[in-house]
Amino acid sequence: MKYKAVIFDLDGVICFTDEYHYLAWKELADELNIPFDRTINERLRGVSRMDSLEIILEKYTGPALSDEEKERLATKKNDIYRKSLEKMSPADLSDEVKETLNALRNKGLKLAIGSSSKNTKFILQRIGLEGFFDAISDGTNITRSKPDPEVFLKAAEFVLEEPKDCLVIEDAEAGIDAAVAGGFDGAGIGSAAKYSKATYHLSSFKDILKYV
Ligand code: B16
Ligand code: MG
Repeated sequence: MKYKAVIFDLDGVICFTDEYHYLAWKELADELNIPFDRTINERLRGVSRMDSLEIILEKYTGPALSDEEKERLATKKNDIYRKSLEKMSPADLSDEVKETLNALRNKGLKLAIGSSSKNTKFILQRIGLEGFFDAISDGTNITRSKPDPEVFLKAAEFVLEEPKDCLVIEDAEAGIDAAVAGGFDGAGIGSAAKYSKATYHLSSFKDILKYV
């Protein structure tokens, strides 16, 4: 086998919480009279909560905001977002993802999560994957956000494998950049499917089985 472990991004790869992120940021931006649309939203893919807020505030024209106010805004967005996550269930995990994960596991590969989200464990619990992965590296154990490779390097460390032996699956260009920076091969899916820096270009989740 070409790899010993597969590291999955969460939002946009295993499940689709991106629309919930968008709607929560949109509600906050509307309240602050900040222009925000799906084009700007694409820049938030894989980016941490506070870095996402800074991108949204690029178009903010109101009075200066202190760090405490920014924290309050980020928390407000997260509260709205969490309400949507509460509505998720195992039905939000597709058969294709479930079957592919099981097939990869049956091949003897270690499976890990590498996500920027601080809500990772809650999301995995909602979709019925609590306890499924061999390791979880997420927004709670990193200090630098993608495109920094920290989240994937930690995931590789947690499964006791070298980056060259791990394949990263990502829907964000920032995530593929992070994989490349850390010495990993990266498979792009969704928004990153055509990204030139990706080692593999996936048209569907089950395509992972062709490359491991
Ligand atoms: P949270 P991923 C990322 O998840 C999202 O793509 C990004 O939009 C979000 O800002 C980030 O998680 C942080 O999420 O606010 O829940 O900590 O794609 O890295 O799985
Ligand atoms: Mg993602």
